Amino acid sequence: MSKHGFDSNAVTLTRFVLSEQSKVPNATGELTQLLNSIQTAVKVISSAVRRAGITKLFGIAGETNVQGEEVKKLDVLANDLFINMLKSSYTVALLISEENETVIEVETEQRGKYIVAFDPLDGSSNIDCLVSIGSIFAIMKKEDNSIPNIKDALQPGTKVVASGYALYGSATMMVLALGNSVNGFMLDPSFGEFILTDKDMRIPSRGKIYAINEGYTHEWDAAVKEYVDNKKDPAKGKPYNARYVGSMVADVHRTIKYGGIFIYPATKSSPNGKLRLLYECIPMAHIIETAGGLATNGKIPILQVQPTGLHQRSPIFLGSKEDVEDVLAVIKKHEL
Ligand code: P6P
Repeated sequence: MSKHGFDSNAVTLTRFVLSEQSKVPNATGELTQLLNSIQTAVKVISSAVRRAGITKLFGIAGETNVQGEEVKKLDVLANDLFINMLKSSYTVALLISEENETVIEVETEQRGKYIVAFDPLDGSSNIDCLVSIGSIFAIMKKEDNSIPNIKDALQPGTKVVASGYALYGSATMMVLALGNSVNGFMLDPSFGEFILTDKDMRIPSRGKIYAINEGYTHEWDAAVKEYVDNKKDPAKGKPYNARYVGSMVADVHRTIKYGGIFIYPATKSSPNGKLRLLYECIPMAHIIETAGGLATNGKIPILQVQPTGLHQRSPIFLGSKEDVEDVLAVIKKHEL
């Protein structure tokens, strides 16, 4: 860093993606264009999130989304930004959003070869109290030249080309799983660029933190209950710390940085869990596994689940390899 505080050779997200593109023979540059359009949406959302209290963007927009949840104004803005920036990138054939009941079609003349599933503003119930929120996305390829339709959206996570999230926290950060690595880029608000700060992120093989909403303890199955009790029992080893933000991007980012496990299990009231497979579980599983961790629904790897519905839910156990293996061993024991 030179004396004026600026690195004249800083690796921006744009430069990084271009350098990754240069490694791919016959790359068309479409993925670079697509990621740059997401970057633009995230920059505007970041600015809106930080000014929401002033511009009265807080509070309920008075609408409800396909999940039947009250939609806050920032949700609507974030969704519109993702849709408009992605469509105008001329790289996508179809979009899937947490906010839209059906697939979002792209006009023929604007179509490209990618499919993007996204949650434009995840954790939005935390907006009004300034707790971190995030955007999540997964990018797949359209497999054939047919008219884009819901089949293109229902691809397993093994087909994901790239995935990422933006965390609107004490700083705004984009984390991108592309190629065989996960890299983190911090937004420098002084000139509006994402700068590579966390190169080749790897999740520790074991952590000391578990994250689960213990308010649902009475609704868990016996295996989850036993696993969580073990994490708190000094007789079973040094107890773990409990951390739970209630905003998936914040909980997953901490899990990558510090290690440990994040769990949103099936409960009596949500027998398939709460989190959505296409635009929460699959992108986060792709990121975690690219960073050396594991992500499972308790039976099979998340990335191997064959989606059957745009908004289907899935239980998820993700994080450090050894921590996820521990919970799988307890689940297996209860199945015998
Ligand atoms: P609960 C936020 O509403 C969200 O979709 C995720 O970001 C978060 O992990 C989860 O739900 C929190 O759910 O039931 O613990 O409030």
